[in-house]
Amino acid sequence: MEVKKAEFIVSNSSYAKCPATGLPEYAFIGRSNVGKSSLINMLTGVKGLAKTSGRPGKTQLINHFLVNGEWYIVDLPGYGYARTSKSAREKWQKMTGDYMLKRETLVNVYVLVDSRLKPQTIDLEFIDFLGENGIPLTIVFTKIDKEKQKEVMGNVAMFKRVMSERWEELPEMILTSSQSGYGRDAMLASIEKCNNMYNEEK
Ligand SMILES: Nc1nc2c(ncn2[C@@H]2O[C@H](COP(=O)(O)OP(=O)(O)OP(=O)(O)O)[C@@H](O)[C@H]2O)c(=O)[nH]1
Ligand SMILES: [Mg+2]
Repeated sequence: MEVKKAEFIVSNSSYAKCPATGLPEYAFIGRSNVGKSSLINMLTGVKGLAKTSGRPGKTQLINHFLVNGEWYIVDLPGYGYARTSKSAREKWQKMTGDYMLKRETLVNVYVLVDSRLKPQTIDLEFIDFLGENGIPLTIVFTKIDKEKQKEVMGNVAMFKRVMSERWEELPEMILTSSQSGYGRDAMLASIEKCNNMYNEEK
C-alpha cells in the first residue's frame, strides 16, 4: 500500500467525542516514550504530523489522522510513566479503556513495545486486557536501530516465550525502527490486510 496523503483531523479527550467516520481505524498504544508518534510519522512519511518528544507524556489526547482518505491512525497517550499521579492514571485508564472497548470502527490495536527491554509486566498486562476483551492486536517492537540485533532477537524470543505461557496463539509481531524506516512495509501490509477484511465484512 502506498501512502498518498495523511492529515491530522481532530484531538479528543474522550471516546464519546470521537467523530463517527464509518472508516476502519488503527490505534497505536504503548508505554510513554516507546515511539508511537514517531512511528506514525515514519509510516505516513509526514515529519511532525504526530508530535514527538524526548520526554515521556507528550501525547495526552485521542488523535485522529486520516490516511489516503480511507482509514485512520489513532495516536493515544502512553501508559506507565512513573511520575504521573494516581488521578492522571485513572483518567488515562478511563479514556483509553473506553476507547478500546467501545470504538466500533477500531479494527486492530498496534501495541508498541521497546525492543531494547526484557518483557515488561505493564506491557503484558495491557496485552492481556486486550486479549481478555477479544480486541485484535499486533505487537510492534520499536527502536531496533538502538540495540544490537542479537539483543533485539533475544528480547523478542523472550517476549514470545512469556506470552506463550498464557496465550494459545501468539499475535502477529513486527520489528520496526522509525529512524531507519525498517518495518514500514510490514506495518502497511498489516493495515492493508485489516482494511480489506473490514471492507469485506461491511
Ligand atoms: N533511535 C530511535 N529513536 C526513536 C525511535 N522512535 C522514537 N524514537 C525517539 O524516542 C522518543 C520518544 O518518541 P515519541 O514518538 O514521542 O514517543 P511516544 O510513544 O509518542 O511518547 P508519548 O506521546 O510521550 O507517550 C523521541 O526522542 C524519538 O525521537 C526509533 O525507532 N529509533
Ligand atoms: Mg506520542
